[in-house]
Amino acid sequence: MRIARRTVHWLAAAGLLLAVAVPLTLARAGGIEVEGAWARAAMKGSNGAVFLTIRNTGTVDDALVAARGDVAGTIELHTHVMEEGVMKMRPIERIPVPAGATVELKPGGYHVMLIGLERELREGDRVPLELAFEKAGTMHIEAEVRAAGALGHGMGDGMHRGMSPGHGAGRY
Ligand SMILES: [Cu+2]
Repeated sequence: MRIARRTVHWLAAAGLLLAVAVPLTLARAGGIEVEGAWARAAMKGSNGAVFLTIRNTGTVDDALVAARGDVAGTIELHTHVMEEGVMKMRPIERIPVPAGATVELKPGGYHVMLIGLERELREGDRVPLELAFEKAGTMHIEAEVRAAGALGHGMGDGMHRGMSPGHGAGRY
């Protein structure tokens, strides 16, 4: 595990001060960093979605291959595809995170789909999730719940272009 050892060295060199300064929302395993995880507020029994940013600071290509948690009956990795002019969600096996790349899970794109919420997600709540990466292994994160209409920092980047209002399929 060359990456893990390098990370340990780096942490030792950086000292404890830095560990304290790392925001709560940042999680790290191997060369993979996850930050800014958030979930949209939703009712118990309905579906939800989690968005986050994955950064691969290592030299090995990796991929997010699963998300687990007890917040929902089923948790899947989803993407959006355009079909006959309508955005639709599709489950996918993996979300590639190439070496050096930053991959954003955001509304209108990749997301972690929470199907059948076991509890209501209220603004300010924290949703614990376990993310499984092909190479970096598993990582525990907490997604912060935001208001139902939140679009995150992807807002205004044209992600809604081509989405068909009224169909509602592209909601997540
Ligand atoms: Cu979805």
